[in-house]
Amino acid sequence: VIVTPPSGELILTAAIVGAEITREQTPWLPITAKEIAEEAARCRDAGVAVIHLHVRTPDGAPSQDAGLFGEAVAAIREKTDVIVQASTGGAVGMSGEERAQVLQCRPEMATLNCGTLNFGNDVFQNPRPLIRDLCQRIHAAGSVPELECYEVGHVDEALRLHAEGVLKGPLHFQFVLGVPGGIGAREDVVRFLVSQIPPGATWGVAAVGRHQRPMTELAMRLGGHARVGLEDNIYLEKGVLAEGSAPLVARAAAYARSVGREVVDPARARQLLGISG
Ligand code: KMH
Ligand code: ZN
Repeated sequence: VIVTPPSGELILTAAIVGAEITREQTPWLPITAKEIAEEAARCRDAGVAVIHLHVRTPDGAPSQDAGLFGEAVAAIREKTDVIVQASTGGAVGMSGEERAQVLQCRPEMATLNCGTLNFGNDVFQNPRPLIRDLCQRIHAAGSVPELECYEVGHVDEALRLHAEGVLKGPLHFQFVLGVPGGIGAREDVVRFLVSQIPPGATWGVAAVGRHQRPMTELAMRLGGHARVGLEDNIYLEKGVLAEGSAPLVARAAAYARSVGREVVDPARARQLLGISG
């Protein structure tokens, strides 16, 4: 069953920095505020409405420092009107306090990671009290949460948070597929996850590595939103590095239009996501 929403509108997100990818893996990774802003603007031109943002110290190490994050957001704001979605996931091993620092910048959106999982050979810690604490802080910062689910049980946890009244709607899920240690990137998985969320909730897919293209294209056919970018995948084709996230966005946008989806601008995405700005 193809579940295209009445409008067929599609929000594209680019995850342009991440916490794990290094300059040794790809020279196209933006690190400074200027590089990040230029990449955000290129992605906007290619079709994104949302930039999922991590920042780095000058030597490339992942950081959640509010000063560095604020600098990147200010540089982005000078160039483009994208929605900035702050990562409160940070990097594995960071404390909750460290991860929450970016909320001092009151980003329009912020991720809420809905459970602990093995993350490659590390453990990405999201104990239930931390999820609740971050959720409250996200709302207090005036940010709209995006619910990052890497496992089926993470969807249940998000729904529980909503039932408890800690998480306020509208609910926007991101199904993150293919993390080694998390749920696989397969069509049956996407269909099942979508079947678990309430009517009116919105959803998107972010898939890792070689799964990025087929899974985001599947999401577009099924009526979901999609995230691409170097955080999740550095290759345009097997063995061919993407020259930044923008080429991945351009290809995703072209595919979206080819299946009848309308790629929306940030102003429309704000309305669809319940961002008041
Ligand atoms: N870097 C990952 C451990 C998020 O941005 O909210 C977590 C992550 C999730 O990237
Ligand atoms: Zn992230």
